[in-house]
Amino acid sequence: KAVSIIGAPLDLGQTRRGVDMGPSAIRYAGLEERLAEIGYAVTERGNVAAPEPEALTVRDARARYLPEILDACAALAALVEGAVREGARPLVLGGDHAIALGTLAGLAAAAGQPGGVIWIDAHGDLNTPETSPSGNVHGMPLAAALGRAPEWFRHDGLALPAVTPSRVALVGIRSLDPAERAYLRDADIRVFTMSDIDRIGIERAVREALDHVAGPGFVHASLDLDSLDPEVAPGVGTPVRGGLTYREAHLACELIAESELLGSLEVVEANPILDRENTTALTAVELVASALGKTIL
Ligand code: DIR
Ligand code: MN
Ligand code: MN
Ligand code: MN
Repeated sequence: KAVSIIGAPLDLGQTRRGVDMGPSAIRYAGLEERLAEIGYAVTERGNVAAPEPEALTVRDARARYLPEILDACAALAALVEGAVREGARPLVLGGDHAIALGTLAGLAAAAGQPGGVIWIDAHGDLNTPETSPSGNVHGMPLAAALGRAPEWFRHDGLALPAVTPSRVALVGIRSLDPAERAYLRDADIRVFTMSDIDRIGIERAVREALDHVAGPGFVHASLDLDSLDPEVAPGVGTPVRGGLTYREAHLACELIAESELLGSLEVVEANPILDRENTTALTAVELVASALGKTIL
């Protein structure tokens, strides 16, 4: 069992500084030791380069810092592709969720075809530069990976589309913008809102989500820490009340591990500046361990 840790300290996809320190915070919380404990051979790939927003200028307010974000995503994609080719599972540490475009493009390049993704998030991340109310690219990576608005996300280092539209499941959703809602009405995407999870339980929701995303190419899990309730994970830039409990998130990750479908994992949006004593990063480490097969007995 081999895992490659790749940090992507990018904070250009949203407006709050601090998420660029996410990879350090998660490493500091003991990630490598936890994975070694459960029997993984861990390789540290370090971080991809990510510029500081203070040194840049915004060229288009509809998708702020998009050219720089695409460059960082292309660098990440190359590392992810390399890890897969070496037979290791990539574990990507964000950074804001914009980096998922790089992770997914790298997985698609390694597989030679698009794959499926379980997207655990308070948000849909299905905006395009034309529909985004914020201009924040971290609200767009799933749309971009699906090949929507291709003229905006075209880049030599990014294999797009990276995700098959019929193999996406959203879990933990409680904040959608009008255009995301409209897109989801017609798309073949399984959506498990928090209300659905209240009714059917996290176990059934995640089992059905995994069934929906299974298939050829690859299966990836993208974990936005704002899927958790802000009382559990306060260190995120866009908290939304009413999220997953600590136990629900763990069970979701345990079910992901049990399914043995997953080839890769990423955990994003940890912001130590907004956190309480690194509790969000520590929770991230625990969830990653569960998703990679840690059990109690
Ligand atoms: C919002 C927020 N839908 C946007 N998205 C976030 O800016 O597009 N995603 N916070 O994680
Ligand atoms: Mn930085
Ligand atoms: Mn997100
Ligand atoms: Mn989110």
